[in-house]
Amino acid sequence: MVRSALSIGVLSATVLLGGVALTSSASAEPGAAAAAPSKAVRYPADSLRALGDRIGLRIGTAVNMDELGSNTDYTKITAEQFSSVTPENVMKWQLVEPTRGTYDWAPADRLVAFAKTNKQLVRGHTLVWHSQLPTWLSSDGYTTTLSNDELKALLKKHVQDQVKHFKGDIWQWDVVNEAFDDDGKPRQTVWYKAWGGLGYIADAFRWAHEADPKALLFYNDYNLEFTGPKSNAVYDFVKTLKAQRVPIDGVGFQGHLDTQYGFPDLQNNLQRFADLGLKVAETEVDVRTFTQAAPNVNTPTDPLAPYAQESYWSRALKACLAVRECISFTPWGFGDTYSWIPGWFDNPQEGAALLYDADLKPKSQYYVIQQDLALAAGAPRRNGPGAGH
Ligand code: 9MR
Repeated sequence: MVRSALSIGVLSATVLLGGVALTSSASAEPGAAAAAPSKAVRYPADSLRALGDRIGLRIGTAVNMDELGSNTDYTKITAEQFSSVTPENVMKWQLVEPTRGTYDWAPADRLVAFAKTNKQLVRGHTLVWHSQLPTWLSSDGYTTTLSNDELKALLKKHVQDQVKHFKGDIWQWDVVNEAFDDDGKPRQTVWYKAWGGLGYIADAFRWAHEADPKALLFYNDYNLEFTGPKSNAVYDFVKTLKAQRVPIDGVGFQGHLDTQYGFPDLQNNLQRFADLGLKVAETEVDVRTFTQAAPNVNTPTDPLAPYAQESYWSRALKACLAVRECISFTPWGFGDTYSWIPGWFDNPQEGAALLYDADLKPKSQYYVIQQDLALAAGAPRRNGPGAGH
């Protein structure tokens, strides 16, 4: 197991940067224009974000707003290790408009303010989805008592109002999330039914673009990493969107990986989408494995499992590094305690999917990613006798 990246290059864990590397690159990007805090941001030279800076790759994390600000360690790691943040839940429709006609932007506004202070870019997540809808709209995403006309007007208003509210503050928007099933067929959501097809997707991208022309607009989904019916269907679909000049800028590969399955054909899939003239990003990476029953849901049953997890993390990052159009690499949170995995995959139990353990201490997976980034940023040249000959 690789324990440290400190032997690489001249990096030292104790050296702090004055935010120099970030200032110029961040201010040139959409979503960063308003982010000009006077105080220099300081983070360790061997942090994931500092290493990512050196090659223009944003390293992000999903953020749990119940912890940010109140949990000191959590808040410090969020600021020091990551150059982009994604609200794990607080920009979802269920949370921004729990009561019809009354918006609550407060928790999301707090994250945007945090990001500005810490010179981070924000991935907005997510405008159009079938899950986590307010109950007044739909309790399951597939059925509703509202009419098609009402649904169409509601979606338009939702997209316009939300994108306008955050105008200038969002780097990448996940405009549409998870619109296809694993068999490659369009998911039969309330949106699909109201439009009688996938037309809602082009509409949503156009509304979002009108509301904030500088934000990068993404389609985001899981299992695109694997070549198969779903990845192929989404590929064909975004190709038609491009042909119709729909303002789509990128495709997000969620990257929820599991060591019980083979590692996906991720680099080739990232590349073929990029070859359509799109940016790509890994947006929700985690690597789960079988774990013990509660309360030890983040202890792998197989003591060798962390080696497989290290390999998956490393290959997921390297797939992004190898594709020039891959602009951000975002784990779905960083502390195993806050991960969605143990609560979702509990029969059999899975967990231990993130880079930090339940005590917010970096795991071996963290050090592997750190070392990969350090190498990508530049291995030192050998100067000894015979070097270069
Ligand atoms: O991590 C999120 C979790 O806290 C929520 O309960 C869950 C609700 O569906 O959504 C989780 O995040 C999802 C993301 O928004 C979209 N892709 C799948 C993620 C994991 O379910």
